[in-house]
Amino acid sequence: MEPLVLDSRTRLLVLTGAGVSAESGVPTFRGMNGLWENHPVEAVASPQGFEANPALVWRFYSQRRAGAADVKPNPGHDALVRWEQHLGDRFLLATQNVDGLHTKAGSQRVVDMHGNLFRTKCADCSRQPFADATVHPSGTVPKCDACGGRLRPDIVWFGEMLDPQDLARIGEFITRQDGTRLVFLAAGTSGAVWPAAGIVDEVRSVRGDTWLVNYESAANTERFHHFVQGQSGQVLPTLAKLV
Ligand code: BJW
Ligand code: ZN
Repeated sequence: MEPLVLDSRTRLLVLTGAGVSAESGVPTFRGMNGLWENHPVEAVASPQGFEANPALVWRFYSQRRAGAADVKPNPGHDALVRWEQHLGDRFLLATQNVDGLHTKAGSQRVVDMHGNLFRTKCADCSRQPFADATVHPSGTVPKCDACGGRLRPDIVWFGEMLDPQDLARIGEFITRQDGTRLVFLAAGTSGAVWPAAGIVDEVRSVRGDTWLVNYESAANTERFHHFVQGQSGQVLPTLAKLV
């Protein structure tokens, strides 16, 4: 297999999805068939779902918080930490995962595109999101100290905008002009959810080289120059040549 060469002239953007956490024991969305306790994920991960049934949404996220609290990074996460140590500011990790495992593993240049499972914000006022690992398994909806409104997980739900600062950080990395060549690697993601699924084309528009590491073919596999089929915890540790 042709190696992914990471030398002093390369900058690397990595996009990760649920598949990268699968070997740590965190279930993927497509693995759940897009269902949680027979509810479509959109019903528990959308503003409409929260308006309709905030207690159900808190039960879902309480289960997710409990399930992710004790999980450990796997060799795929560890490989990304080594790549970042080698590349420094020529590395950026954009993750769709909300489980915090990249940060636990030691990655530092991380963009949490879809938010963080262990942060809470207010649905009704503009107070800052705050760290929170509490669970509400019976579906009690916690109240905001500042306004008395409803608290919600700090997750980017379907139909919600991603943080413009996060998108700008990714965009600036893609278009950076410092004489380095851009390489993009997506791992463990179905390529079905936007705007993450479109990053490969942004990278191609500036002539970057593109790699996909995934267990199955993704919705956008044909957009990548290289497709390595396999589990990220097995593929990533041996994929790159650090020179
Ligand atoms: C392994 C493995 C192993 C397993 N090793 N691999 C353009 C076109 C059409 C629709 C839209 C569009 N632009 C926007 C939309 C709407 C929507 C969208 O994309 N919908 C699609 C479903 C069609 N996007 C949005 O709403 C986004 N907001 C937005 O764009 O705002 C502006 C706007 C709004 C509306 C219209 C137009 C513009 C926000 C998206 C936020 C997504 N949030 C979620 C929910 C959070 C819930 C939570 O975590 O609690 O984030 S959705 C869910 O999917 C979650 C994930 O981060 C995300 C991506 O999933 P991922 O990571 O790819 O996981 P899986 O399970 O799908 O795939 C795992 C893969 O791994 C599989 O392929 C396996 O084979 C593989 N695998 N084991 C390697 N060991
Ligand atoms: Zn509030």
